[in-house]
Amino acid sequence: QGGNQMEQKQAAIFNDLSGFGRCSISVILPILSAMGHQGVAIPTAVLSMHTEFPHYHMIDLSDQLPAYLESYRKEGLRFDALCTGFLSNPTQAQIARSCLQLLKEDALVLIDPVLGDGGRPYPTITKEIITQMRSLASEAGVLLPNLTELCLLCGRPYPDAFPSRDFLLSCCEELCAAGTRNVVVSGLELDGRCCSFIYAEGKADEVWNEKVGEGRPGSGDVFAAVIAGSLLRHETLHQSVERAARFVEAAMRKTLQEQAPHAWGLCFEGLLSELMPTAR
Ligand code: PXL
Repeated sequence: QGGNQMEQKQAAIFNDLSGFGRCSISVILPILSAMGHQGVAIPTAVLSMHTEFPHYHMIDLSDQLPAYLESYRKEGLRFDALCTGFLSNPTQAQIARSCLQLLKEDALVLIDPVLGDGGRPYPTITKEIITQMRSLASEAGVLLPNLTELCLLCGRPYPDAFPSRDFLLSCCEELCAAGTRNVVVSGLELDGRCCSFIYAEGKADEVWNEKVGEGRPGSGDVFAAVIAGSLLRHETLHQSVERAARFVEAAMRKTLQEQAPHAWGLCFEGLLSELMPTAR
């Protein structure tokens, strides 16, 4: 497996392109490339830097997207995966849905419902975006919420302690009843460790790793990209989550060594060789 053309997958990346700060397309593209796949960028917005920087400049591309996607349709392109993330505008959920028509049968649909963190929605997130994200989430083969996003999608209060297994199960069951196939709840923290809660085919499973540093802008994008790359290499969801959690942990160690500021994201570049097909 690895280098030959038949094994190489094409993944459409429906996300923003932030120039500085290591998130979204800027991290997903190099990770997919390192893992042997071809990333196809569908930039929903172009930002000089992500929105945690106070002076970011954003060019919203919502109006351009229908014609952008139409050009792929005319070319007859069909992708093996669709990965979605940050939506800069509520109309983009509907546009993301229209990308499903560009997919091969049985393609991977990986949706990171970027809505908030630490119990609160991000400043750009409105009620309407949450409603639209709920509808997009129902199309997910794999949905990747953090605990805040899980609560926002299910309309539940954010738990003030480590969530119980019953709480997580009931949220995941609710999402799957609406159409979502598998859910990975990331970044649950307990006693210096991090848990990824996996809900797949009605069964719960967990991956634990050591918590290193604090979550940063883009760390969810790194996590999502590695999961996508691994699933496209036919690894199981459990293996993919394990690989992604290990990679984020290693990138966080490297970032702390480099003493990079929080908003600069994860210093993952020097570790890309660990993801290459030859490194397995
Ligand atoms: O997934 C992180 C992210 C993506 N895109 C934009 C962001 C952020 C986090 O701040 O601002 C534009």
